[in-house]
Amino acid sequence: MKLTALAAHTPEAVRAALAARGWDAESAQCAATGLQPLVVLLEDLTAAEREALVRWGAKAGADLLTGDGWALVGAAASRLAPLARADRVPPGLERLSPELGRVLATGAEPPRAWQIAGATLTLDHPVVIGIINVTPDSFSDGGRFAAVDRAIAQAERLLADGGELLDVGGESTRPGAAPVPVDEEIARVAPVIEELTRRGLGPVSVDTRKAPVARAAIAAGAAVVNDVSALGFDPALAPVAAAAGVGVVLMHMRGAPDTMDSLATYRHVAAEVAGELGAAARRAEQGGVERERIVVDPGFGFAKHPEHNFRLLDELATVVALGYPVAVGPSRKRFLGHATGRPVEDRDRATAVACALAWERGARLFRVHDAALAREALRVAGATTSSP
Ligand code: PMM
Repeated sequence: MKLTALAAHTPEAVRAALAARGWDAESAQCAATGLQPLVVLLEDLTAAEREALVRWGAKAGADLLTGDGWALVGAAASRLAPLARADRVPPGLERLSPELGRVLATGAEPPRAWQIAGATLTLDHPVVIGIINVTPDSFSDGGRFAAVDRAIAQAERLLADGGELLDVGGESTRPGAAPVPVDEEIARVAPVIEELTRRGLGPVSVDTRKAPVARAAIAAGAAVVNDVSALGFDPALAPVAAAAGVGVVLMHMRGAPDTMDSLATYRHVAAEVAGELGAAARRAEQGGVERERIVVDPGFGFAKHPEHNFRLLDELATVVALGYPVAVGPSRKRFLGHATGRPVEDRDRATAVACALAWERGARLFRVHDAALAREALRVAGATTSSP
């Protein structure tokens, strides 16, 4: 007898083993997805639900760890599948089915595209988002691109280096940054977006938390609103984004840039960030933003200490399981300096590595200052992962 321990973190191992033994592609893919190990955390369980779960777990051979009101269930996806089906779920566990069904469907069929205004971005490969900061006090490029022509030159370089979306921001969100009045923010971003649009450079995203800025940016040609407050700062922003049919990036943070550091307290950062982002996405949908226009972002560096950022990067699959495409923005951030000892102007290699790790854990969009380095790392990372 010969024994080989296959890689369990990717369905590719089982798919390849079956394909090598003559299985057709579709059957092999289906069986491989079903064998993928899953661990789900259930909270707010009633005592009756917990008992029903323990009975089911014993029969189904699932691993179960449970306490007051919660359970961790570990099993292959195919073993959990009956719990997600209304006609198969054991009595007493019906509340579980819809959400579990969504998680299993996302695992088998992750989102393949992102609808933005007037275009579709395909997500079968890493999508690099190039940063254009037009903030005099931006922490990393210090306002060097404040003038429109410099922003255009930067945009041309980002696109030549493989950027597929240009994110224009006029308000620094670093801790302690001075708030920017709406008119000033519009004066910074609108002329840049207008000129990018006029030259056919884009598509363009606007990095703002404010409805009037988003409105002006959309009028100037922006196809995406990237909001670091996940539509939480300005209640008027959701209807603006919904009416314009733009793509929306919902980024996780707590509080505002001047208060967020004091709110960086978590018992389990990945589960809490995913829970808060899921709630933000539901609110966005209730506010009229279509599901296929939403991207979520764990918000590296926002209300997170270095150890939180690293835990989040490692457990990014928890955010991916929400079922929305995931963007990440680790570029030049402090946590990378924490690991490497490098100053902000020397963190692009660390950024590229973080992007590659994030791709491997399911992120699809990467917001970076240096598109060339990130793209090179992501080309390697992308080549190791068969397209899902
Ligand atoms: N980070 C910054 C600003 N905007 N948007 C998203 N979606 N994700 C991020 O991580 C993010 C962001 C802060 O970084 P910068 O000042 O270098 O742009």
